[in-house]
Amino acid sequence: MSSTNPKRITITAALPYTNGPVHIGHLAGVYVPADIYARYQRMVGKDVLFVCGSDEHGVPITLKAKKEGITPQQVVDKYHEIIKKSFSEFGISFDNYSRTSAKIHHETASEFFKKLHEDGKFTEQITEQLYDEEAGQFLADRFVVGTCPKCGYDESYGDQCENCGTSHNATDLINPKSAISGSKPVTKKTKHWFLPLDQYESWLKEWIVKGHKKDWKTNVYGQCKSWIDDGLRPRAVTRDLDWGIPVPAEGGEGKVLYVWFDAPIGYISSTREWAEREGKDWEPYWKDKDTKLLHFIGKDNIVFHCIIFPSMLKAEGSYILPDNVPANEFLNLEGNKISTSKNWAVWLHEYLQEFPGQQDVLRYVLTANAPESKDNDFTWADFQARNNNELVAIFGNFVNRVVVLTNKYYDGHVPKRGEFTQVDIDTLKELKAAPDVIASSIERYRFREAQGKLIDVARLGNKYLADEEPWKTIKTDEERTQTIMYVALQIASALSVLCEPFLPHTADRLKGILRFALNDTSWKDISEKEELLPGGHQIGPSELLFSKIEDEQIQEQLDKLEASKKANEIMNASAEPQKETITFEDFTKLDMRVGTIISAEKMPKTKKLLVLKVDTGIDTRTIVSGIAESFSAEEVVGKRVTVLVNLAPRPLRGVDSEGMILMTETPDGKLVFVNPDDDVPNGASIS
Ligand code: B3M
Ligand code: ZN
Repeated sequence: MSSTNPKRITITAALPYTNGPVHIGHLAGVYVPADIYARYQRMVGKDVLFVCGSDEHGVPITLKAKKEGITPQQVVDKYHEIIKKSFSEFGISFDNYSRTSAKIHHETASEFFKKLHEDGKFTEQITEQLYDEEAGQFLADRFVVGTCPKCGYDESYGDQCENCGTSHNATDLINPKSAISGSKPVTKKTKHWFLPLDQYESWLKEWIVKGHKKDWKTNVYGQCKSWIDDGLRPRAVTRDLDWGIPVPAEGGEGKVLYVWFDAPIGYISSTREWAEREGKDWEPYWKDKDTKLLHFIGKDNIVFHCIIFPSMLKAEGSYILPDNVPANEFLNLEGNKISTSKNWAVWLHEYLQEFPGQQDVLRYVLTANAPESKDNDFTWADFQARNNNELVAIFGNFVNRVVVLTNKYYDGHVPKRGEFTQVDIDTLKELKAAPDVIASSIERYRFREAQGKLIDVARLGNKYLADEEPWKTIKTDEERTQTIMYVALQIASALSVLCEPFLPHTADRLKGILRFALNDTSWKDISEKEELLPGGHQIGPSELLFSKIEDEQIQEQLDKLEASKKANEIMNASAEPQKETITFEDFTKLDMRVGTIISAEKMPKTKKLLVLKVDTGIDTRTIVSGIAESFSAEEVVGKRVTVLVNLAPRPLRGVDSEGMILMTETPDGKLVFVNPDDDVPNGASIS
């Protein structure tokens, strides 16, 4: 384990489940920080391998397939493509993006299982498992929900509680219920292979609690310690399911590997796939002691990456263990938990379409607001403000001024500098210190702090220009102006390098504008090189790096969320209980007809009442209706309606109302007409 100066770094990012596309919560929690880290380490010359892939097994996929009436393979094919494409457009710089349905993964995971099996690392047990008699299948993992035995949350899954993060066995749930049929499961005997985590408890204690893991984030370390202190129990690594990797052992027919057994091995398979393609050896990236292994994940995955997978690696014997597991907390959206099923999310593939060319704005906002030590909230107002006030007003503005003035004063040539003043010397000194300042935050997984220091460099540039005022000195002091612009150009070019881990698309564009050859300058050169852009160097014309985001664009996004909320309310609205039973005779007493509203006016001095004239097909009559809070008089004229015509007339504010218009209500309380198909004539009776 070499955390200080390893020979190579293997970075893994949690494999997204392919039961839906990727959203901003995934990005902020896992992929953006992992990408910043990987890009930075490459820029300082480290041998980096950054792997990921689609997690295509497990119950969430099967559930999605059942819901959509398609096969699990169709589900994973669809989302794998969407996810892979959106990651690449977004600029997540994986060296390899694989998938767990790939042949190489099936082989790798099977071999891993077989090795542990042959070495006697599993225990085999016939146990009682939950079984859904209606659906005729065992209920593993997310096929069952019930009350968490640890925290009492009543929607815990069979394998894990999303509320307290504990991982448990499905049979531990209190009041379990099948997620397939809703029925109460019975138990049925079946054989499974278990990883006896209890046997790894003291080793884990040594490694995490007593070991050097105190430099792990407090949330990660704290969770691990509490699980270990609670005592660990054997965990089944196989399941009675038909979607997954078949159990490669005698008696394994009809059973598959538990998704959380095969998924982390997916990191290894992805490495092997990469190595085969690149003609490299995969093993040092997983087995050499001089490799630093890092898992970037969200907090709900901590137990699997800090307890279970390390125990698997330890049991296998030839692997290294993670040096760190920098897990993030959750990102909420506009005050509510992000939810795939409720469509309460900002989906990456949609963002890329709706904000073309603005990948870096989202990257920036997600890092500025990253849930590093506590849950955080993404709001569209904050997105707009950070773009307009920080990217446009600070970063973009500085670069633009430098490029515009260089073109204006010197036809785009970097001027030769004269004597430096103390301000120049101090400014350049601060600039040269920036790479180390930013690096120190990145090395400690504090990405929002690191990005803040990057923006400080742009601030430094803005302040320098504002104080030195080249637009004034140009009239009085040619040489001084040249020196100012020379210094400002050094800052702009340093920015193009320093922003790359955070804003890779911007880095490319800025290097293009400055005609700064790509990869010409590494991270360290900013501190070490005398100058980045020499006098005489020709830069290109100015081009805006960022543009203002207008209120309308933000409103569109808010409207979209509002529509999801409405759709959910409609889906989840609970119906009123049924009224007392009536006889058929009772029903036939009601005379309901199709009609048309032919005129309407507001009843004076009331809020709710409209006086309507309705053509009922029998006659034209007056009906007073309490709908004025939902409709204006003008908009109801011409509406087709259903009328209860034989309701005894009753006076309302002095007007006789001769019937009733049938209405219903949306979940947010708006009244709507129960209106018949247009083809039906007035007077048609309803029965
Ligand atoms: N697919 C869980 C998740 O997306 C899971 C991560 C696997 S990492 C090996 O939250
Ligand atoms: Zn719980």
